[in-house]
Parts: sequence; structure tokens; C-alpha cells
Amino acid sequence: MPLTLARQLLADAEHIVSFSGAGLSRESGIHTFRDTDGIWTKVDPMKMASIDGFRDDPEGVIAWYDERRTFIGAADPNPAHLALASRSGMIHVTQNIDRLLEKAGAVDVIHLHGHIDRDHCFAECGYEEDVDPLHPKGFRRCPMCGAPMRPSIVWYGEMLPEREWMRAHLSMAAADAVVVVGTSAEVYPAAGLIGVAREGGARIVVVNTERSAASPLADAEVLGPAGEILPELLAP
Ligand code: BV8
Ligand code: ZN
Repeated sequence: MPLTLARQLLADAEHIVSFSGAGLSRESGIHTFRDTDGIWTKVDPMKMASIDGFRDDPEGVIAWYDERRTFIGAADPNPAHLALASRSGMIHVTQNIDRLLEKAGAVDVIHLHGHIDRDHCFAECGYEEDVDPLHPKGFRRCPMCGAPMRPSIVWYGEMLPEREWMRAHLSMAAADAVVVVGTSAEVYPAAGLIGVAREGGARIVVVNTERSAASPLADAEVLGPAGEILPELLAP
């Protein structure tokens, strides 16, 4: 029984890290990227989530992110977020740009791809500011240098934030067990961290509604919605 095996692997582990993707927030009403109703089936990621796409149409990209911001800002944590947050001492490495793990009470969350409640100057002059996702500010220019402001989210072709990358890499390499939840594990370099954990000796538990690129790395794989499985998997 995969759930029993998965629970056993976690019971034997001291340092447990979660590695999550958009599937973790699916039961909070936030669409994933690559499912049949996913975000990338409706917009071209290279137009909406890349530097060139922003250069070509900054107003269009900001409008798209502001629409997502209001939706994400209004979302509530689901039982999967609450189950992860309930395990004190866990480090949460996430590709997600929402703050639902923090809203659920998680204290140590590492956002590899940035988060949706921050903007910074496209010219990287150093100016940045918080944005209330429920009251997005629309297209505007940097008050310091006049360049456009952009969401502080990692776009395709962009480096991941150095500090977050280093901490995530160290945490995954040192983990005894990793709960990989709700990710297709197709986006690099983030997905490569699952292999880093495995090489460091961690047991890998995968929770997903379907098989993914993480499946071959799993010591235990439990198929089903994270909101149903994680509360059972992580129950004391
Ligand atoms: C980099 C921010 C280079 C946007 C994201 C060509 C050109 C440029 C780059 C590349 C290229 N080819 C390859 C690359 C590298 C590229 C990459 O990996 N591309 C992939 C697509 C092949 N990576 C990059 O560009 C990265 N940067 O490489 O820089 C570089 C190197 C050196 C020096 C300078 C530069 C940057 C990657 C970050 C891109 N930004 N998002 C936004 O969010 O608006 S990526 C995007 O994908 C999201 O961040 C998301 O988190 C991430 C991964 O997706 P998932 O979270 O896994 O979501 P997905 O829909 O795929 O899967 C959901 C899963 O959940 C499914 O398996 C589903 O079954 C499951 N599920 C659904 N419901 C549930 C569930 N599971 C459980 N319960 C449920 N209820
Ligand atoms: Zn500026």
C-alpha cells in the first residue's frame, strides 16, 4: 500500500523537506500550468512569462499578472497546505508564486520562482516594492529611473534568485526525506533538486494526481489529490 510505505519512510526521517508545484494549490482553485485546463493551454508562456514577452507588450503582461494576482490573493489554503504547515521543522521549497503555505502557517518557505506580491524595476536600478495582490497597481514606471515596473517572478530564461537557490540546494542535499507534491517536475533547474536530494541519500515520496517526471525518482508514489493525501500522509 503506497500510503503505508510513504508514511513509514517519513516516520524514519528526521529532516523532511517538501518540494511543491502548482498542483499543491489546485484545490485552492488556482489552475496549474500543464494540466488539460492549465494556464499554458490558454496563454503562450514565452509571451507572458519571458523578458522578451514583457519588452514586446509590458501593459499586456502586467494586465495578465494583475488578473492572476487578484485570483491568487483571494485564494485560501487547502488541506494540503495545512497538513504541510502542521509539521513543525519542515522546510518548504516551492516553485509556486502564491503565499498559501505561509497563509496556512508554514514558517520556512523558499520561493524558487519568486512571488506574486512583489514588483521591481525592469531596469534593475534597485527599486522594488510590495504589491497587495487584491489591489494590483496596473502598468506603471519606476519612480527612481522611469523604466517599467515588473512582477518579481522568475521568467523563462531568467536565473533563479541566488539566495533562495543556495538555501534550497543545501536543504534538499541534506534532507532525509522529500515530499514532492503537485509538480510535473519538467522545469529546470528547480526540478533538478529532486535528484540532488536523492543523491544526498533522501527517500523520495511523490504525491500527484498522475505520474510525472518525478515518478522514476520515487521510493514511494501516492496518486491522488494532495488535499486528500497529505493530511493522511503527514498525520502524527
Ligand atoms: C533558466 C513563473 C537559464 C511564471 C515559471 C528555452 C529557452 C529558455 C529557457 C529554457 C529553454 N528550454 C529549457 C529552458 C529552461 C527552462 C525550462 O526548464 N523550461 C521547461 C519548460 C523545459 N527554465 C528556465 O527558463 C528557468 N531559467 O533556465 O535560466 C539561465 C541559465 C544560466 C544563466 C542565465 C539563465 C526559469 C524557470 C522558471 C520559469 N517560471 N513560472 C509564472 O508563474 O507566471 S515556471 C512555471 O513552471 C511555474 O513556476 C511552475 O511552478 C513551474 C513548474 O510547473 P509545476 O508547478 O510543476 O506545474 P505543472 O502544471 O507543470 O504541473 C502540475 C502538477 O500537479 C501536474 O503533475 C499535475 O498532475 C499535478 N496536480 C494537479 N492537481 C493536483 C496535482 N497534484 C496533486 N494534487 C492535485 N490536486
Ligand atoms: Zn528603476
